[in-house]
Amino acid sequence: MENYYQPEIETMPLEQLQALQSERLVKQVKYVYDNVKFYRDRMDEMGVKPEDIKGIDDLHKLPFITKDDLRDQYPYGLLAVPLKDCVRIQSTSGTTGRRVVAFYTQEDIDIWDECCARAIVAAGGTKEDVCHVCYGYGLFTGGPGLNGGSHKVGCLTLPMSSGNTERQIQFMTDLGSTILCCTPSYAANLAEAIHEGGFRDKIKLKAGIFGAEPWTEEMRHNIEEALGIKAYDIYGLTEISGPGVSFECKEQAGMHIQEDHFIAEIINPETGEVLPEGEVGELVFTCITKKAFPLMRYRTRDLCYLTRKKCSCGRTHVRMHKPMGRSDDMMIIKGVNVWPSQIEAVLLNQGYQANYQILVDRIQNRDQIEVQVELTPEMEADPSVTVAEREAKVVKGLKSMLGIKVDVKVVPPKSIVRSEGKAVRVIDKRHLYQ
Ligand code: DLL
Repeated sequence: MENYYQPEIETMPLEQLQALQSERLVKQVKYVYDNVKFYRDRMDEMGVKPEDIKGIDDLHKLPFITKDDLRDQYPYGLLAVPLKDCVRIQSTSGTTGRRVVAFYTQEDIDIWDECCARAIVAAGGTKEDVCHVCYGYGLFTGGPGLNGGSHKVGCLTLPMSSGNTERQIQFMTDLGSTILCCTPSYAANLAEAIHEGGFRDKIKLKAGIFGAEPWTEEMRHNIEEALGIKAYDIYGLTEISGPGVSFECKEQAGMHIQEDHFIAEIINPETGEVLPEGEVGELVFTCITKKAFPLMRYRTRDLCYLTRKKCSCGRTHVRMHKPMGRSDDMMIIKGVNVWPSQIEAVLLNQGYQANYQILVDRIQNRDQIEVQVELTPEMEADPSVTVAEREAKVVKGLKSMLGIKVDVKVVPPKSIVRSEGKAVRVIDKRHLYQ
C-alpha cells in the first residue's frame, strides 16, 4: 500500500459512521456480557440486558468502569478470551497501587498498529520517511505502538527507545530521521541538546508526534521553532490500547478519535451525566472492536471537550481538545484549583523553556507552592534584568492566571533534572503526611 490513509473509514459521513458504531456496539455488548463475569454481574445488578442496547443511543444505559475496578480485577478479571489467545501484555507506568495490565490478541495488536499508522500518515508520514521512535519500549505502550504504526506505513523505523540523548542525535543525523516520536518534554530536551551541539543544520526532521503527557500550545510553538518541524499531538492510554486512540491532522486543532474503534463520551465527573458537545468534562471510552481487554464506558479521568466542527482535512471523526490535565492532576492550593498546564503557559509566555518544577507543601496547616524555573542561557547572559526582577514578573503572571500568590525561584540553566519519558512536574509533599 502506497500510503496508509484510509479515506473510506476516516472520512465516512457521520450517519454511516454512527450506524457502523451502533452495529459494532450491539455485537460488542453481547460479546462482553457473555465472556466477562465482571460485566455480566454489573449489568445484571443494574437490570440491563444485552438486548436493551440497540445502538449508540443506548450507550448511557451501560455501567461505567473505573481505574479502581481495573485494579480490583487485576490481573485476569476483565479478560474476555482464554489466555492462550493473547499474544502480548502492556502495562501502565503505575504510580501507586497495582499496575494496570492490558492484554491483546493478535487482532487487537493489528488494530492498534492501524490506529498508530493513521496517526503517522496524518502527520505527513509515508514509506519514504525515517521514523525515529524514542518513546520507551517495554511495558509502556509508547514505543511498541508507534513502532507498529511505523511498520504499517512502511517507514524505515528506528526503535531507539528513550534516553541516551547523544546516541539519539547521532542516529538522527547519520540516518536522516524525518519523523520524531517521543514525549513533548523529551522533544524539548532533544531540541536543547541539538541546539547546544550545533546539529540544527544536520537534522532532517519535518514532523514530530508527541503525546503521553499534557503539553501546552506555547510548548508546541517552542518545539516547532527549535527543531523546524510541525509538532502533532497524539493521545491514548494503555487501558484502551495505547497511543493512537486519537491524533492530530494538519489542522493541529484537536485530535480525531478513531471512532470506528472507540466511542467517546464526555461526562460530568461528579454526577456521571453525559454532557453535550463542547462542554468540558471527563472523557469516557467504549471499545467496540477489542477482543482481549474490551473496556466499556471506561472513565479516563482526562478532562477535555469534543467537537464535530468540520475539519479541513476531510476526516469526519470527532475531535477531542487537548486534555487539560487529569482530574487527579489538579491541585487544590489554598482552596483554589490549579493545573500544572496553567503554570506552564505563564512561564513559556515569559520566554522560559519547559524546564520547571512545582513544589507543594503544607506547613502549619497552610499550603505553600513554589515554582522553580530555569533561566535560559540567553537570559543568564543578559545583565539588564536581575533575577529578582524576573522572579517578580513570574509571580505577577501567576497571580493573574491563578488568583493566588505563588513563590517563584529562578534557578540557573541545567539545574532541573531532564526527563526522558513522561516529565515529573509536580512534587506534592502534602501526600507524605496523609
Ligand atoms: O501514555 C499512551 C501514549 C503513548 C499516548 C505515547 C501518546 C503517546 P499511559 O501511560 O497509560 O498511556 O497514560 C495514559 O496519559 O490518560 C492521559 O492522562 C495522558 N496522556 C496521553 N496522551 C496525552 C496527550 C500513554 N496527548 C494517560 N495529552 C492518559 C495529554 C496525555 N495527556
